[in-house]
Amino acid sequence: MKRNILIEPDPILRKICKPLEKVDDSIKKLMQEMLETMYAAPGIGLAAVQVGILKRLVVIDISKDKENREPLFFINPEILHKSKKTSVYEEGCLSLPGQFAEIERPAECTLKYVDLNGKQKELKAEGLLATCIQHEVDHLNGILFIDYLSKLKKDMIIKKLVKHKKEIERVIV
Ligand code: GNR
Ligand code: NI
Repeated sequence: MKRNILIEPDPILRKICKPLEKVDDSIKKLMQEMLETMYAAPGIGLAAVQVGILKRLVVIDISKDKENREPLFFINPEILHKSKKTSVYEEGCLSLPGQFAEIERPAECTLKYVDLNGKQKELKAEGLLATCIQHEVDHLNGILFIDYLSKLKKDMIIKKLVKHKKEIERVIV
């Protein structure tokens, strides 16, 4: 089942998510639903908090080909190391529809996480994957990419989103 994605401004998106204690079937089902929601959007990553669940869960798929999907599931992801070298990507966020900005982040990172089988794993990432991992781990800590922009740019985006949310409401009510 596809879930509803929360849109900024929403106080839920600013909460700190709780680590998961154990991987059971309900978590596997939830992460499949997160993946379905992300593919439908479409997006390349999704944190559970974006569908209103305050747990440290992330799904990512940066593969281009719809026929050969490569989903990644991260439970309790922790960034162990970030490179000094940085890179800049134009970021979007499913919780900031229609908004994009160039964001500078460490170009490489090493991630520790638990997989769907409950096993501890490590992954070294670079390129778009490294950026996406950092974007998703930020979500788990209540951070959005607009927090890295000037107050002026951030306020402009939030103003647009408030207007956008009012328009959605008007269609529904
Ligand atoms: O779909 C998404 N694209 C994207 C592009 C550049 C950097 C990060 C991302 S993640 C985003 C989906 C999303 O909001 N994940 O939280
Ligand atoms: Ni996002």
